[in-house]
Amino acid sequence: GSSNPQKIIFDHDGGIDDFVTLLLLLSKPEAVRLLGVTILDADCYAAVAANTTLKLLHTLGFDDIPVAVSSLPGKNPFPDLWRGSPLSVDVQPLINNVTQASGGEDLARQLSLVPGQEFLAQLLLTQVEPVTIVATGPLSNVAYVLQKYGAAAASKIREVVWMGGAMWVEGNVQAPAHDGSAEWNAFWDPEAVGVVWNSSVPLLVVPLDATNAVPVTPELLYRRVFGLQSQYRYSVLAGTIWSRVITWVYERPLMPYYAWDTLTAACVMKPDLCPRTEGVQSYAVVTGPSQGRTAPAGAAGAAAAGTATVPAVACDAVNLTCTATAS
Ligand code: AGV
Ligand code: CA
Repeated sequence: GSSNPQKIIFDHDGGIDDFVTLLLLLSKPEAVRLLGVTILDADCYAAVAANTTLKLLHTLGFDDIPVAVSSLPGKNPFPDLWRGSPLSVDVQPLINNVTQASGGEDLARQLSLVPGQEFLAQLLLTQVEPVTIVATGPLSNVAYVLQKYGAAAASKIREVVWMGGAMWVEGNVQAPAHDGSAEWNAFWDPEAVGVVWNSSVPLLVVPLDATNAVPVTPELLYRRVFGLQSQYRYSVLAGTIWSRVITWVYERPLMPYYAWDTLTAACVMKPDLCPRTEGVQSYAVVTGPSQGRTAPAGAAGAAAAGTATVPAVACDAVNLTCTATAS
């Protein structure tokens, strides 16, 4: 209800859809109270991502939300081309107008001096009630917190809602010596997936199985949703950010850009979009040619790692509805 907004920590990695997701999480303050934002130096250049995050928060009047950048390294780096592309969001006049008026230095001072992984831990430990972590990049920060602070931190996490993994569908990693079964957020830090998978923390996975249903299309962008909502500030911002990837639909129809992370946050804000009925017995592969793979138990290779029961969400591309899927 409006008197009791859901407390959320947003752990992202600065991709184009990560920023639309930030907008979505800010768009209903009566339903979501954003406690803080942590940024991983994964599918972005963290310095740029921090800047863009601060500008967006400032533009929308959320200067009080703390932002911290993690220093954790990944095992398998994202392509530089992908990491650089969110700069096109950072330069948008819509988020720079207000920034210049108040001076860039004000924004820099809002960045936490504590590294993001430690900031996440401290933020959790000071909570009275458990909170939700929406994680839209690799799981490194969450794994760090669980490994270093154990039950003290775990007990403050109501649920980790993670965009990542590929349960029954192919992965999206194409890399030398990899078999293609992994999703990129899992591949960047496979060990972190193993840590979270085998922890006691409730985990809702929004894998490629679900996000394959939500390509970013011209219909979404300007013909339908955001075009018709152009008098609304959040819609203009969201449409502007999405417009950076719209050419993908024309240039690469077989490999478009998806609303990966945005669907993930939508599952938190609109739970009936993604009902969580049953869990899926599954395992995470941490090393070798399938590293980063998340798969239902019983699939080939399952012996290599322990299994855990995680709710995984799959979506129906025609009706745009999502359901929890159990094998
Ligand atoms: O695998 C999806 C994750 C999401 O968190 N990211 C992008 C989303 O933020 C990695 C990714 C996969 N394919 C990509 C990605 C692409 N073509 N460009 C940029 N990032
Ligand atoms: Ca992301």
